[in-house]
Amino acid sequence: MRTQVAIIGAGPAGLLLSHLLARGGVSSVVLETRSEEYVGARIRAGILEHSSVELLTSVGLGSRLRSLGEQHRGIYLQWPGSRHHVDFMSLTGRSVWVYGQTEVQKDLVAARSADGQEIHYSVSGVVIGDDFVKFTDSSGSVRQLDCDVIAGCDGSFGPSRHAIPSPQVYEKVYPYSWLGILADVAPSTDELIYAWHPNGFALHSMRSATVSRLYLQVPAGTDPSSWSDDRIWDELAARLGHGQNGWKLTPGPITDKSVLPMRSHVQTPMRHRNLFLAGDAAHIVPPTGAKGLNLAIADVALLSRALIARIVSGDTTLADSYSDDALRRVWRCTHFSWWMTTMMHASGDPFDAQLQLSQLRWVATSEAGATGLAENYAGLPIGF
Ligand code: FAS
Ligand code: PHB
Repeated sequence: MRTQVAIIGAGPAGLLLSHLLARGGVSSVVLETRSEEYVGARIRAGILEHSSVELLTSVGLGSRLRSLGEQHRGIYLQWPGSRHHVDFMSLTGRSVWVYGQTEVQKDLVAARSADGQEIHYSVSGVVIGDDFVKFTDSSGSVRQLDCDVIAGCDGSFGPSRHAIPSPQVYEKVYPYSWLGILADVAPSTDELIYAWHPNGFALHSMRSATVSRLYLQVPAGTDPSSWSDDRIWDELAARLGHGQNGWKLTPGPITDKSVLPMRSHVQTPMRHRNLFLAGDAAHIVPPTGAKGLNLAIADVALLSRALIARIVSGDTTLADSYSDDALRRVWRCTHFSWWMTTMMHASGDPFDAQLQLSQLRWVATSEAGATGLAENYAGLPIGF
């Protein structure tokens, strides 16, 4: 087999890269270890920042997004007795969209099949060479894919990060996780509510007018089955301010329950010779800043331009600066995700609690503070 770019991983990073390369006249083959159904069914991110929506729209992936998705002006910050709206649009002119990663994945899969793109699902035994990838395909045949470039888009558990020799690894593990639920009930809020509470953080998000997505801070290692539905709704109501100023949280049937560990992880460099990393393969952020999926999109926007220039016109300038260019945004989003996480999550330390409440009061009431949050949450221009 031969292609110009071998892409490992058919998540949003891998499929979007394949789409962008095809638009630039560069061929690629995507190798995915899971089945198409499994990848498509994973419940993950829910928020697209301004630049992500602009990029997806500009490459023909915006129509379902703009008809099924919901544009949000901002978010609410909540703590006992207070709730403040941070209006990104009035502060920065940029908004965010609620559009689940599962929907982004559907749009990308549809675009790839429309392009006749080659994707091999259910592969195994991927081995990364300098200008080839070996793998076993779904029929059990051992294959070799010769290529000019390898894009490691294989997420936090894939092999490509380990193919970078002597990397610098930065890691911070948080002492708590998120218990996330999907519920067949209309959201009780028009925009997301990020709530600080002495019992722990809570987030009210959504997927549509009839499906809510909510999260609770729980101790790291929590077993989701140890939380009954009633206990989840009671704790969400307490932390989100049910009854405060007449606001009510409406419960409903829970259709999915899972626990997501929280960590920050960055591996540098994001490139070694012909291997380029993008998305979770290179970095992980705690979901508090809604950056994971958006960072993957931003990496791929830069990487596609770099590879098209290198392969089509032999200009290696962008490829040579890709790692440094991508890491500027990676560290900005890593800092913001850490900042949101440490501001919103209860540590049990009363001193921390006072600092967090003071920071929340400042961010909610100072234009400078609110603009800082808005600029980072709605997202900086790609390539900043
Ligand atoms: P992905 O992990 O999406 O895709 C990598 C792909 O590579 C996978 O399909 C995997 O099967 C494949 N792969 C792995 N090893 C391979 C191999 N050896 N050979 C071939 N293929 C291989 N972000 C948010 O912003 N908000 C959230 O609420 C949120 N929730 C999350 C919940 C969970 C459980 C997880 C794991 C992540 C969550 N994220 C969230 C982050 C998530 O959205 C990622 O940022 C996003 O999926 C990144 O996309 P990719 O880089 O494509 O990685
Ligand atoms: C989600 O809707 O899944 C979501 C929204 C905002 C976050 C994290 C997750 O910060």
